[in-house]
Amino acid sequence: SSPHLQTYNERAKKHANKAARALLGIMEEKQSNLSVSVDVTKSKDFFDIIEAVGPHVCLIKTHVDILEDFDATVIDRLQELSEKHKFLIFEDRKFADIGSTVVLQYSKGIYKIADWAHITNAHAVPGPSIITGLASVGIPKDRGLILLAEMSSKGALTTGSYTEDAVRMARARRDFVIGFIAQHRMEGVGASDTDNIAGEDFLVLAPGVGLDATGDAMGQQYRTPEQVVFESGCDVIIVGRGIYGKGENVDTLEVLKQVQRYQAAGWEAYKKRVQC
Ligand code: S5P
Repeated sequence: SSPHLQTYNERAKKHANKAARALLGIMEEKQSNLSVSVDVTKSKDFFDIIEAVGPHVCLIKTHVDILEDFDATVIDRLQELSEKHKFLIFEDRKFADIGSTVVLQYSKGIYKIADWAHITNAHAVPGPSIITGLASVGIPKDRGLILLAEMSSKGALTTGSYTEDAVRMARARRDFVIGFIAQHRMEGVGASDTDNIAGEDFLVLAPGVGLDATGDAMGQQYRTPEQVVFESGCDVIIVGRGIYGKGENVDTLEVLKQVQRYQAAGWEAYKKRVQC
């Protein structure tokens, strides 16, 4: 049967990429298909949120370049928490340059993303060479790459043939590209009769998830976990402000309440989908 009807555990056993196997295994073990996006600018708030949500998530999504007090100790502590609470780390870097430049952006500079992020992502706009570049750094470290196939924001250009081309690019590098940022399941999208899509298992990570709001003032659009996971067949829900609000002077009890609410909603939608 198609991957979105299989359990995360079944998929964990078969996936070709180590980071994907680890993520699927954690999802099953923690009964969580929730990723929290920790988009705050102070490391105290960043770690207060991660300490509170850690036990309830499969994946922590970061934008490390927005931390005003970033230094190398941030990465050490993030890695400690990743081991303590068993979640993977996804740096939402959205690479978008030529191969030789993304090699440097992924491995060098002050962030050295490839050293600590199990998963990162890239736009498809430069063509396959962006994957070639990132894979040359990421494959030896057992990393996984997510391509942005559909964005959640109003008026996004990631539609139609762009989305199909992004999926074709991924299909050609299934050892490294483990899935998509998208709003729908993507297996078989853009495939011709001669393409070998047997065994294709792309994880779909969906941002733009909220239980209380339908959008923000800057074009973000929210759907519910039920719509995203059950109706559209996505695998991981990505939630930011729905869980921590403004993200300043974090109220950890409120964050805990919200993370449990989203974890339960995401898992219920998954169980309904796979009928178990
Ligand atoms: O299409 C996208 C892709 C991404 S990765 N739409 C998104 O919103 N994101 C990211 O998800 C965005 O960069 C932000 O970090 C998060 C959504 O945050 P929220 O507070 O709106 O849930």
